[in-house]
Amino acid sequence: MQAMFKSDPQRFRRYSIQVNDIKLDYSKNIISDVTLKLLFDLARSLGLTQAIESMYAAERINFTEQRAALHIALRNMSGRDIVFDGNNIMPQVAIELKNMRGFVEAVRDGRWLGYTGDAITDVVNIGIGGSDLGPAMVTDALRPFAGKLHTHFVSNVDATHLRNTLQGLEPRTTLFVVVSKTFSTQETLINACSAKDWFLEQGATQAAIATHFVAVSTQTEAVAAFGINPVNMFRFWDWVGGRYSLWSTVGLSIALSIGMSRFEELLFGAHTMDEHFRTSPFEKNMPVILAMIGVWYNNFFGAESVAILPYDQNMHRFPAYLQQADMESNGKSIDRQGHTVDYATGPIIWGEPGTNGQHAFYQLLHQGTRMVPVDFLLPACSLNPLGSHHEILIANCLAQAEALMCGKTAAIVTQELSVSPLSPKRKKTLLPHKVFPGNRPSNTIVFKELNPATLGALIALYEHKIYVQSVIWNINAFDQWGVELGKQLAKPIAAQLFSQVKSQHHDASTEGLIDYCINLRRDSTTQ
Ligand code: G6Q
Repeated sequence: MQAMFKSDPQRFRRYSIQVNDIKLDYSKNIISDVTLKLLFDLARSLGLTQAIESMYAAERINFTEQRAALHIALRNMSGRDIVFDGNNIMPQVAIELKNMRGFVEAVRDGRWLGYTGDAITDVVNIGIGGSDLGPAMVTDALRPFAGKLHTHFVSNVDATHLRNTLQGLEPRTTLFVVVSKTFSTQETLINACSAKDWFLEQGATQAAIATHFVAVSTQTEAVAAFGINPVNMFRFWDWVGGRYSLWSTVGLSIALSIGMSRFEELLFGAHTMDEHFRTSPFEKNMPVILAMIGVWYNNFFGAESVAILPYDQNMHRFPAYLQQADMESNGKSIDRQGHTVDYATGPIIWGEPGTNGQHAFYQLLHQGTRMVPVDFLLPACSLNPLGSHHEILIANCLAQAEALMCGKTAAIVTQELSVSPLSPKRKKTLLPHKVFPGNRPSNTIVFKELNPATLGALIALYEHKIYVQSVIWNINAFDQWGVELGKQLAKPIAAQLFSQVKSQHHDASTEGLIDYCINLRRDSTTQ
């Protein structure tokens, strides 16, 4: 890469692209014009143009579940119809947004009163996976835009999560938002039941549930059966995948936190990226460029993971959010024709906010044996300016990208050691340890500040990147049979734990562990 930078002073200009206020610098990659041309040719030959059209044309691209993947409709501000199954779905989307607005404004303005006549102060979102990660990540990322309401998220079935969250909350001023597309997810339902018990135990009446529990779901009957009045239910549809759902009423907790207008700015930001993705030629298409560079390392260099490193503390959940978006979408090994693939598909996604990671795992990025392509995300301006903090943050981010690319040669290390008082023998021993190979790739995504529109565009950028890669790998990005398996597996074991009855249905290890847990719990006073 260093040689390519030396021979081409225009490399940054040529290999960077801007969409609204988001700049992607992809010049620190092991690519040339030839590489890019071949990658775009590959995309063309694998039908990417058609695949993008199919998404916007509301085809059932999630063919294993016979569903369209229409998250783009939830933020479609183009005025164009999106026709699915013969119906324009845009009016339904508008109605739900309007319902959301009415409710959000009533709660935020203090007009939605709890059972004692007090306004709501705290919102507890109960959901898991796609019904938690998106809303939780965005709410955290946009904290500087939050109003007076305190938002909390409970996902884990470990009662500690619910208990810790409810500590210090008052039922009379707490609103529970139970989010579940299927309204059958065990963890969410048990958390919601326990939340209801807590609410009633503290003196609230059954009738009060109507004003303190609302639901977000596609399943009206299940919501009613749970005891939430369908009048207080916000709807979304089958054609919204869980991990792509924060743009729908699943984003209710986001809107309660930042207000409906800001929520619509989030949608608008995503919409601008959608339009860019739909209309730009591959060579100037940010999601396509990001995706194809990812394919380059995944399939031609054997890179197994991608590190997502936001230099923004409020984005601390962004890597976890992308972990689900990417790994649940492209963690597949059966192609669209039903065959086992003989190439690598979705990479492992991981990361932490900078600069924390620098004092932990960056060592491996710089000097480990593996290639780990990196995405740095960097706001140029801080929403929490304080002294020189932000300049130092920016400097660290840019320095890391530079160091990964340039490394440090033996010649430079020798020169540095030449002024040290160490013995020649010690210097010789140290030399190879202080050399950095460099040539390690990274993308740097810079934006002015992390506001709702920018965050919307960033999320949409990655959503489309993921879809493009799924097309290249010929897999379905929109199903999740692995999650479904998890939902089934625990049930018989939970039944065994309750009944304490032995069964012979499991392998010896699982059976042994079940017995061991039953025995430990028998001896314990706090089951
Ligand atoms: C997302 C997945 C999964 C899902 C959760 C919660 O794409 O399908 O993470 O969001 O399992 O499902 P419910 O919303 O149905 O409770």
